[in-house]
Amino acid sequence: MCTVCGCRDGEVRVEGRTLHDHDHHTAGAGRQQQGLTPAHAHAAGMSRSRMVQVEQDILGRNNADARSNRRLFRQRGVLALNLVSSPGSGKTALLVRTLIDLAAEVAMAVIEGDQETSLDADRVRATGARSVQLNTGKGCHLDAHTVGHALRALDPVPRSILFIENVGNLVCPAGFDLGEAHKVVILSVTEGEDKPLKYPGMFHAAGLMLINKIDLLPHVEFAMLRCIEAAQRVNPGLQVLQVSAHSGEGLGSWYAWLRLQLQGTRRREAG
Ligand SMILES: Nc1nc2c(ncn2[C@@H]2O[C@H](COP(=O)(O)OP(=O)(O)OP(=O)(O)O)[C@@H](O)[C@H]2O)c(=O)[nH]1
Ligand SMILES: [Mg+2]
Ligand SMILES: [Zn+2]
Ligand SMILES: [Zn+2]
Repeated sequence: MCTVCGCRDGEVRVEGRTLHDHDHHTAGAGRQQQGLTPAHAHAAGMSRSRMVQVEQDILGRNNADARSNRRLFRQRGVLALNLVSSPGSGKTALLVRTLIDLAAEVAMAVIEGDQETSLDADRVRATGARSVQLNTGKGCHLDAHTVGHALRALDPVPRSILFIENVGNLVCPAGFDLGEAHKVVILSVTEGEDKPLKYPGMFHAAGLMLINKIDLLPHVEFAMLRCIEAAQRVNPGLQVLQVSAHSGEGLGSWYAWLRLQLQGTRRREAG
């Protein structure tokens, strides 16, 4: 897991505007040292125990920010889902399709995370849904604090679904709680069935795995059963659905899963 991999606060942008012109968290070592790579830290003379301390500070602060996001979701009865995957697995394609298919049923909004560009937020907005684009610059994952800023801009309506599309990266986003109800990991059939074994952290952290691009199965070698077995070896509780954002096959089971999660969110809000 990566906590000291080059994510400098100054390069993070919400809708093109740089964080941070405020100072609500610049005190303390963790955030300022977030831009250090382990090699830099070592070169700067930081001891191993100090580096571990910095990592713990970063994660501790992230967990506190995640708790604050989760409080807001709970107060409003918002179902927040953190979509994680390698670049190009089809996160935005799945979202676009979902936003269109469920538009009449439930309010939905999207926080988009990418290193650069607003291309994905533009694709989401073209469906009529609201979206805030976060750009992480060199950063390789979203953190709960940055998502908190996006929440202020997005102001999600009560009883809605908030999708957070993380930066395409099968490693680092696994370690950062954003306050979501679940991480949803998307793996496309062009990536190979061995990924759950090679990148277990992400599959362990997820509550649902979507295997996307099944329309391509006739054209690629992909051992579906072996992939599902591998993922469930890493995470025995992991639910798996096979879908295609292009053909629409299997999307009914994804929508059924979303409805079930919404019911749970609303029960908790009532109780
Ligand atoms: N054949 C096929 N192609 C798909 C499917 N879903 C997405 N794609 C294609 O896969 C490519 C990547 O899709 P995106 O939705 O941009 O993937 P992403 O995960 O959002 O990518 P990043 O945001 O860059 O990490 C595009 O060319 C899509 O058209 C699918 O179900 N079937
Ligand atoms: Mg995308
Ligand atoms: Zn990283
Ligand atoms: Zn801030």
